[in-house]
This record gives sequence, structure tokens and C-alpha cells, in this order.
Amino acid sequence: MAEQESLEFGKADFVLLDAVTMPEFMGNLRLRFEKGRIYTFIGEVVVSMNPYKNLNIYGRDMIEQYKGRELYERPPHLFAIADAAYKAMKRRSKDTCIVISGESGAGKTEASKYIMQYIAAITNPGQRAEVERVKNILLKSNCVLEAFGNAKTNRNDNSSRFGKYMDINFDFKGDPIGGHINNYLLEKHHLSVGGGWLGGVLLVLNFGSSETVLIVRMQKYPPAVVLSLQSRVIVQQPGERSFHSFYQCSINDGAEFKAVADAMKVIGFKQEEIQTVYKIVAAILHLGNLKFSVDGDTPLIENSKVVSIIADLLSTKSEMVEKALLFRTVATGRDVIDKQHTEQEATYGRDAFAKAIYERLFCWIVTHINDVIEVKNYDTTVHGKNTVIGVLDIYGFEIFDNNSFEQFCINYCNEKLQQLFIQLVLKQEQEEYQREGIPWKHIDYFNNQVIVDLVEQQHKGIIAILDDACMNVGKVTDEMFLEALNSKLGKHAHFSSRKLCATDKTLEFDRDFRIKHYAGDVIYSVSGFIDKNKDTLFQDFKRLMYNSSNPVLKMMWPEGKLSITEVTKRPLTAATLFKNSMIALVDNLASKEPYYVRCIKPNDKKSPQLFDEERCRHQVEYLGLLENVRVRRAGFAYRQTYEKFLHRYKMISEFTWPNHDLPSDKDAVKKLIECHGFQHDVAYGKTKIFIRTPRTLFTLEELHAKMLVRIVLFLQKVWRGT
Ligand code: AD9
Ligand code: MG
Repeated sequence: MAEQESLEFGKADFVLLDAVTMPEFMGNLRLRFEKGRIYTFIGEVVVSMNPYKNLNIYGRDMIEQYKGRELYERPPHLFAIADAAYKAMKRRSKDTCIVISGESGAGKTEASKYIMQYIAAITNPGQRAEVERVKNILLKSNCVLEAFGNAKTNRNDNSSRFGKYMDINFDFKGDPIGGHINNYLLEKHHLSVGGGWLGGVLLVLNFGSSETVLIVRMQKYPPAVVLSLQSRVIVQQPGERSFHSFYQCSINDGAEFKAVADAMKVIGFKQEEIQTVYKIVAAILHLGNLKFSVDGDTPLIENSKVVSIIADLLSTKSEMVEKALLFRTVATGRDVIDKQHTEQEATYGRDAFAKAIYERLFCWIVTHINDVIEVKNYDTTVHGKNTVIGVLDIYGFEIFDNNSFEQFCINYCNEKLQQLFIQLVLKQEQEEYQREGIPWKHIDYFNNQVIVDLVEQQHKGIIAILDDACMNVGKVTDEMFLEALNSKLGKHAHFSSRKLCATDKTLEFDRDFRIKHYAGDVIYSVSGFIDKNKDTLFQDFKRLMYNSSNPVLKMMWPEGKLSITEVTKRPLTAATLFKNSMIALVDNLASKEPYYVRCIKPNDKKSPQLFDEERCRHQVEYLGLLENVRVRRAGFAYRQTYEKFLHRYKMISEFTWPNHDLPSDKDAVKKLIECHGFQHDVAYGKTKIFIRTPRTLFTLEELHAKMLVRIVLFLQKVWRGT
């Protein structure tokens, strides 16, 4: 039992703390971390500490211990929450979701993988082939998505640079029959097209024994060129890398390359598709090697050999690649002319092209996986409800030395998730007690809706102001955008900039603005906001890709079909697309029964020993864990309307079985509760009964199960006439 662990390993549930104070909370968190107990409950929430070492707690024996058990029967573990979500889905036909949150490197992705492994392990006892196929693909998809969507950062060697929400669909037997992945904003600006890091490396792409072996010789950049490229593309901070995929086909990470290629085969990627994937990766590396020079006003490509390699890799013609890089087709009235780029435009175009083909590749990989795991031909009339467990593993709150558009989006996403948590766990809970007339002392928490509004409000929020700036026909600079922010949001309590508070020394530059996030203050540099939000890719590149003779590439770029005169609609901006996807995500999560895993990173050194008190406390604060404990402690684990409660348990009391003659269902429930001696653990609301501890509920369930057995035995006797 969870409580039995208390003395030696600390409290297994923070609800059991002697007093709900920060020192008590931190003391328990530290003790458990030091004793290798990385998981602790807050009611049904699992708090998880990253152990930064391999623990032997995810094996088959462990899975068996959690399978089918009630949440509190076993020590806290991810498997407990996975099982709870699974049981709710299976027994009550509820769609559930597991929301995993925490900052970069806190262990979200690892947690999501253990949860998926657990679900895979406890399902399909009948070993149905189709279910095994789906399970295998769901598990293998991680490896492929991580190769293309994760990168080494200073905070995490395997940092997810995209958000992922995966639905797993189950049939009426509770076996996985399919799934769907939603991916959110790949941080493509993480992609360095500078190429310098691969200088001189012989890039070998080996597609199995018989297929093509592609050898691409990388050229070394003079350092100055690499630097100027990097500062413009806003790429990795020192010590960071681009996406894993770029290293896996070079000398560094050969074993991973094979694992990814194998996983792609299992998922069902065809050989030519896998080839295309790596051709695109190679083409991006070569784009990084392209150099422009200027002859008068005219930009030229210095190394035309590179152009022919790119053309080859993308199955198009050198002349067409060159034209797309140097010219832009524009419609002026009725005429269509080729307008020559300046050198700056050409460089911008090349970088945007590299990022766009990578992003498109990533989305195509996700779509491909979705095609293979999509539930087809499920007949609900025959098979019953098709239920879902969703698992959300999305980037955590980020504060870097230099925070840009990507951190702005990521942190906005975390505000949305925090708001959902508040709505579901704190606010709703308290509101229900008030509604039901249960005596309740209000617990204060910071409601971050005000920050969500600051970012997303129509017409007034930061995204709306940014979009306005991007809509302007004339040349709008990042500074002009900052001006607009200052004039419209200057008085907002969660927004500030240097202009507005000249005395504020933390805002060093006139290009910075600050948002007071729920998790702390973050200073954003406006540099690049406009470009990244517009996310312009000249139509010429889209057409170039659409006209590729490689059918896979062509399929990735359907909009390249349009000629310049047909392209009229202004595409939605990156921030608006992101905002829409976040709103849809939160709506989706809110429609499911949520389970939470709150991940904490013990230190910034990736050390298994160090418990950095300051860093941990900060995370406990902004994850709102103390408030969570308070609400939970003051609250009730279970509630049900009197009618439904009676419907389930009336058979365990002579006063209510088969029917009661009391004035109301509420009176009948009171009688039932009293005859079993649970009156001290419940409260009676206007329409619902509230039960404080889960143990009471388990006992009720046990009584219910025993009574069912007796009834069945009795009926059998009656049927047999004995
Ligand atoms: V990010 O927001 O994607 O940058 P995550 O996903 O929160 O971040 P991740 O799961 O990738 O972090 O964990 C970071 C590293 O911590 C892993 O690569 C492991 O080395 C380590 N880790 C995390 N969880 C565990 C665990 N349960 N057991 C052992 C772990 N090591
Ligand atoms: Mg991750």
C-alpha cells in the first residue's frame, strides 16, 4: 500500500503531508528523490522527478504489479496513472487523456514512452495479428519522429522540438486498433542551413544492401560565412545541434540511422520513400553550402556544382533550381515577370526553402504514419464504442538566454495547458463544492487567464498585433511591431518593454519586450518575429517542388500547382495557425477525462545525485503543485449524483434493496452510508454525494462485487430449481 512506504521513503502522496507548506513539500520531494522514489501522487496526479539514471522499475514484473489494480493499491508510478486512464476508458467507455507537462529535460518524452509501453504490454491478450501490427507501429513511430523532430540542446540531449499529441483508439475489447498523431509547430528555425558543422565529412547514405549508395562530399565553410548564416537564421545556441536526422547519416550516429531506417520499414514506408527522405536531408545540407556572390546588382551562384547536386537529389533540373533561387515570379497587373532577387533576398529564399522542405518532410512523415494506423471500417453498431486514450507530450516552458518567436509560441502553449489544469483541477473543483453547498474554504491560486488573453485575444492580443504588422503592405520592421505592442499593451500588468520602463535594467535592448508568465518573467527579442510569423516561401520554390519528377516530393507540395496569378489568398500566419491548433488541442483535451503527469527536473547538470533546491522549488511553484495538494486535501476523491449512486450500490443495504421507501434518494443514500459506518468520510451536497477518500469507495466496490456473486449464485440455484 502507498501509505506503508511513508517512513523510510517519505510520503507517497503529498496529500499525506503533515502540513501543506513549501518546506514540507520540498522535504518530501527531496527525500523521495534521494531514495530513488521518483514518483509521488497528489491524488490522481503523478509528480515525476527525472532520475537521470536508469532505474529498474519498468520491467514486466512491474507491469504485472500495476495491471488492473486501483490507483492507490500500489506505490506511485507512471504505470498506475496509465492503468487508471486505461480502466476508465475500458470500464466506463470514457475517452481519457494523459497530459504530461514540465520544462525542457524534465522527462516528458520518456514518460510518454513508458506509458505507451505499458498500454502495449497489458493489451491484446489474444495476440490478434492486426492489433499487434498497430501496437508495433505506434511504438516504432517514436523512433522515427524523434530522429526528425528532436535535437540536442543545452538543456536536453534529446529535446523534442515539436509538440506531439497521440490518440490511441481502442475497440470494445480494450485493444488498440489504431491511432492518430497531431504534431505542433516544429521548431524549424533550429535547423542550421549553415552546414559548417559537417565540414569535410563524407556523407554516406546507404539504403540497404542492393540499393543506391549516395556519396555527397561536404564542403567546409570559411568560419565567417557560417557565423553570418547562423546569426541570420537564428539557429542553435553554442553547444547545440540540429535535428538528429542530420547526424545519423554521417559518421556520428550510424547505429541510430539503421534503427530509424528499420523503423520506417516496419511502419510501411516504401524503399523509394525512405530514399526520398534522406535525399531531402542531403539536399538541405547542400543548400547550406550554396554561396551567392554579386556582380553589380545581380546575385550569382558561386558554386554551380552544388546546384546540380541539389537538382539531382530533388529530381528536378539545375536551371530550374537556379531560377527559383535567383528570381521571383511576380504578377504586375496582367503581366507576369521574373524579378531578380537581391543577394539578401536570394539568401533569405534559400534559407526559407531549406526550412520549408524540412518542415514539409516532417509533416509528411506524420501523415504517412497516420495513414497506416488510421482506424478503418470500424462498425460501432457491431463492435460498440471506439474509445480513445490521448497522450500529450509537448514542449515545456522555456527561458533561454535569447528568447525568440519559438519560445513565445512554446510558452503560450504552456499558458494554455496551465489554464486547462486550472479549469479542470482547481477551478471546477471549487466551483462544484460551492454549487453543491458543501462547506468550503476557498483556496487561492493564480489564474493565468489574463496572460492567455494577453497573447491570444482577438484584435488586442500580441498575436493579433503581430498579424496586423505582417498584413501591412509596406516594409514593416520588427521595431515597428514593438512600437505597436508598446502603444497597445503599455498598460498591461503582464507586459513591459524598455521603452515603457527605461529604468528597468533587466531589459537591456530596445528590441526586447517582457511577458510576466505564470512560470516567471521571460524577455523576448523581437528580432525575426515578423519574418517567422509571415513564414514566407516564394511560390517559385513550391512550383519547383511540385514539378519534381519524384512522385513523393511532388505529393508533398500540392499547392505548387498554382501559377502566380492564381495565388491570391494570403495564408494564415505561423502564430495564428499555432494559436488555432492550441485552441483545438485544449478543446479536445477538455472533452476527455484528464490524468496528469507533472515532471520536474532535479538540476541543470543532468546529474542523478543533485537535488537543486532552488530550481526544484521554482518548478513546484509554477506547476501549482502546492495549490493542487490543498485543493485535493480539502476536497473529495469521488462524487456522484444520488440517483446514480443508488443505482450502483442499492444492493448492499437492506434499506435500499430492491427499492427504498424513504422521502428522497438523498435520504436513502444517507441511510445506506450510515449502515456501513462511512458517515465520517462523506459530505452530502444538493444533488450529489461526495466521498473524501478512495478507500471508502473501494470498500463499497468490494461489497458490491461480493453481493453480485451472491445474487448470481442465488439465481443459479433458482434456475436449477434446488
Ligand atoms: V523536452 O521539453 O523534449 O526538451 P523532455 O521530453 O521533458 O524534454 P526527456 O523525456 O527527453 O525530457 O528526458 C531527458 C533525459 O532525461 C532523457 O534523455 C533521459 O536521459 C533522462 N530521463 C528522463 N526520464 C527518465 C527516466 N524515467 N529514467 C531514466 C530519464 N532517465
Ligand atoms: Mg521531449
